Amino acid sequence: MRGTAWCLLWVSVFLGAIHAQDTRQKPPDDQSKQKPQPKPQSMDDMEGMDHSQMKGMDHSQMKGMNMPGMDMPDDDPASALLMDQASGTSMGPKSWPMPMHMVQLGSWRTMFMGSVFLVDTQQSGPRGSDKFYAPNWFMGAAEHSAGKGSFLFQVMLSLDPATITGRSFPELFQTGETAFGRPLVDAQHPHNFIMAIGLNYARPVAENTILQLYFAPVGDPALGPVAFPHRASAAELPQAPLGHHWQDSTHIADEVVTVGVTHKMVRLEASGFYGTEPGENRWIIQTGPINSWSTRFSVFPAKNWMAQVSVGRVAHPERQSAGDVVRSTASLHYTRPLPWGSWSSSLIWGRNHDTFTHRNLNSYLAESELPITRRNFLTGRVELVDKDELFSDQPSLEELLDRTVGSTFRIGAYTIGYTRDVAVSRYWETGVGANLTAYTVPGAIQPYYGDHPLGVSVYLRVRLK
Ligand SMILES: [Cu+2]
Repeated sequence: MRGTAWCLLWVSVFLGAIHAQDTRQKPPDDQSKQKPQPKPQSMDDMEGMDHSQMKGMDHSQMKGMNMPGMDMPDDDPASALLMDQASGTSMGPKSWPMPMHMVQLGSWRTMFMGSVFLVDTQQSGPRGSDKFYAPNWFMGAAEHSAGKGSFLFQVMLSLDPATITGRSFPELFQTGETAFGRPLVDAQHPHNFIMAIGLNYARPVAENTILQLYFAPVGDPALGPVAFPHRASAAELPQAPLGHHWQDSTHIADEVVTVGVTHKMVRLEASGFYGTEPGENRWIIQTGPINSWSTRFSVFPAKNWMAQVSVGRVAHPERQSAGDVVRSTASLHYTRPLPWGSWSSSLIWGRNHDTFTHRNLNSYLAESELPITRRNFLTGRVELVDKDELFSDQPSLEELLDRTVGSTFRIGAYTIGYTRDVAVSRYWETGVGANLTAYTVPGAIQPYYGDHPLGVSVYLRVRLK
């Protein structure tokens, strides 16, 4: 099974490479898309612009576009940096045309992003279950120049607490956070209503050097890769990675303060934040002292590439267990613009050291999203994750296993999926798709999971563009 999954992933990578080769032969049509913009005289005309064309362009070109009435200085590095960010201060490759709708409101540049999945999941094996649910998020950002620098307000909302009933949805081998006072096992938690609310300020302080300050009562500290809901390579996967709580789970943290310095192609950031994960009341903003820290070093060697390493100490992240987590992550992200879309891939490693159990748990992820044509997407995700919480909802069984076969189990998860856009309008992309996840399970816990559990998800996806 593992061989098959790797094989499928490589086939998709290979197909992507072939497509990429093909595009070299063709004249770059980005140019032709940029040129004939009718001169908009007013905001109404701007509204009439075909944003689907904007989407195909890369960010740097968009910012450099000369659109009368649209204040988009290409000589404003602070503004450019802020607009390249996804959640909090995290960034993917610059060449990824983040799906968004941009509107100029007076001297403010506003951006709207959003994604809704309607999903039906069916899983096999003794611990598999079924559910219909709708993970979703919406983000609004407004950016304004201030002297040499720029401000960006960011708000991210999710109706998950309402559209994911019962405080979780089924996902075999997923762990992290709680529902009804019990640790979630084989289930993914919903996101908070207020996923983020924060203020970013960036200002050039020397040639090619930008200083950045970020404060967010709810936000994303400089720890880990771009969180999966905002990651190009995960855009067609409604499920959270099994390594979420090893890699990017701090994307919803409280009292986040980040200082960053970007110099040419490198960036160094440091954050303080409150470490405990969101509680079960997902409608409120929780508060707490800044008791956790992280630092992240990122490199942008070329427009298509981004890499980061980060480390942090997260104070008491899990409510049901004592101990802090020392998290280390490294990731590599690649986006290849194609005439009909963007091919994006990520490699991620995340490690948690638990100061209470003294366990070191690793997680590895490879994922890719390949547009085969403008409307057809192939996607894949491969994960290996060390899990020690799979029986935390059954303490006596957990103790028995701990004495007999051990406490940590390496799980493999292999997902392959396909999405087809069925309706693409100026503002929305609606697609239908399905994915299949196969798992490898250590023999010791096969009595509880079956030897080859499977999960199938069928979904409708609507995304703002
Ligand atoms: Cu999350």
